Amino acid sequence: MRVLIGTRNPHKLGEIVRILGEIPGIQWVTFRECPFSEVPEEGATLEENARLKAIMISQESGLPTLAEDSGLEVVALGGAPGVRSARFSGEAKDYGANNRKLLELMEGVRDRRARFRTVAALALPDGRLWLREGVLKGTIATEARGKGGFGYDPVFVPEGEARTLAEMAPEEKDRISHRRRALERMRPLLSALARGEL
Ligand code: ITT
Repeated sequence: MRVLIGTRNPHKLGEIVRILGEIPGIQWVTFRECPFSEVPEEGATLEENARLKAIMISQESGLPTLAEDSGLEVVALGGAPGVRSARFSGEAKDYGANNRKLLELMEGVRDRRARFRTVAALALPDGRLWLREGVLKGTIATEARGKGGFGYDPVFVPEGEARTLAEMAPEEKDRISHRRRALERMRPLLSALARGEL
């Protein structure tokens, strides 16, 4: 069965494919083989945006679609940037500018607790939908460190670690990430879909 991975972000796509790997009976399709329109992220929550992306891309493509919305939630900023993570410093979705803005806002702030949250959504062309969540707790570093990963990885230190996510090897990030946790909760549904049991 063909299942479309509904993201246009190449970093996310790479992580999703690495994390899920082969699932018997499923053939992954990406935006390269099956281009789809950008979905306006107008929801007020990660849940709403994940849902919108999966449903709209599934309707447009006619394929079962796995999409996700992710964000960084900082306690001292009341949960910001949250659902606005990609566009925190403007429409350009500039990772460097987002990180600089975050570090500026956090200058001198002692409570540096934060979490990454992913909401994964699986939608079928008949309109059925499932959501699964994954969280990674940590703190905001005092400066950007590391070249791996993407987005806010250089400024996020997972709980129990000294390094930022961007200082870890890709497999190390994948083992603990919010995306990993959400997708592992989605895996049984994908297997059931492949067996024709959904
Ligand atoms: P799609 O909607 O096409 O999936 P996007 O980049 O617009 O791609 P989001 O709306 O989910 O995706 O944006 C989430 C932003 O949060 C993303 O641009 C990054 O800045 C950040 N982000 C998400 N996952 C991350 C991760 O694993 N590590 C670091 N930053 C991440």
